[in-house]
Amino acid sequence: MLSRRNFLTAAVGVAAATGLAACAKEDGTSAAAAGSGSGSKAITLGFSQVGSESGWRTANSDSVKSAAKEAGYTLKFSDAQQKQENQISAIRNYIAQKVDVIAFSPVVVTGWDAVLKEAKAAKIPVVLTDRSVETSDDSLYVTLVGSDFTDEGRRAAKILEKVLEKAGHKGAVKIAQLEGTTGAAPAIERAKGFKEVMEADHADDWKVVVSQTGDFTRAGGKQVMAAFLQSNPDINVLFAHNDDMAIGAIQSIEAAGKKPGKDILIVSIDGVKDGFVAMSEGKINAIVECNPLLGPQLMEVVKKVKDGETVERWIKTKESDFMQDQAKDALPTRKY
Ligand code: GZL
Repeated sequence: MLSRRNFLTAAVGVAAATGLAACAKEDGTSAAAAGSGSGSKAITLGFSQVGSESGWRTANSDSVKSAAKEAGYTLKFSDAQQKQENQISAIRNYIAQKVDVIAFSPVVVTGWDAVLKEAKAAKIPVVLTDRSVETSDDSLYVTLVGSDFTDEGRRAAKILEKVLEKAGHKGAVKIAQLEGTTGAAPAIERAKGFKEVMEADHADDWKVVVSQTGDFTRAGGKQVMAAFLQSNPDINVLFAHNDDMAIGAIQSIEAAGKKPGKDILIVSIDGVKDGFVAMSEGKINAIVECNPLLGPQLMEVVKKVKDGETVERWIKTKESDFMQDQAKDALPTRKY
């Protein structure tokens, strides 16, 4: 999806997207150049958020809002309730309001070129956070501040190896996969990374017997897992693209008289507090962390972009992985 670019591309991207600011910067008339010593008071950031579908998203929104306040920015924030059309109209509003920078977490990867061209025409730079987009023109956004979801999928498969070994699992590994929102970068890329490791190292003993979206929500995870258990009662592993769907699935697993974490081993992604609680109760076996606390990094990037500085094309978030026996100690340290 998004391949890493060196900062040279970003420099071109920034110049193209902020031609006026770049020109103004040279002749000193842009707000940033004129008041570059005035810090960030002058920055108005328009932010379109995916929605409030999961604990991860709530933590992400809180991080963006608190970091913008801390930085002294004027933040215009909108919740798209997981609808692309709401994000597109929010971005159009920000363009009309002539914000300094637009940032958003795109709910799905496609369908953004038109509105991003409008932002470029208005000389408003766009920063992606969390999720990436597919676009025909690299200059339509300056950078992505977010995780490597394909690597998260690979990490999920690698930690499943440890979970199976620790459980002393013998025989076939029959995997149910709860996918994220259809068309969303994390759903596409986590599935891709997991499949890469499965096909390379476990072609003969692992099989994804059923896979369906639960839309990253607890209700979705619960509903789809119940259907999985009806159609495939011999599932012995669940790979959930996020903790909220895993937590919903646990309710269906228990309703079916099975023990989550024992009869069905569970590997999930995010690392929200409730995921750690479930892990400490022995119901989730391992979690691959996906850090939502992107706010501070985002505000730093927004300032640099506003000032026409070069930034890397992809600013990756740092994250780690947790096995069940680490949950209790880690819980008090969790920030989201
Ligand atoms: C990942 C983020 C995903 C989380 C889900 O960066 O886009 O969306 O994994 C959230 O919990 O809904």
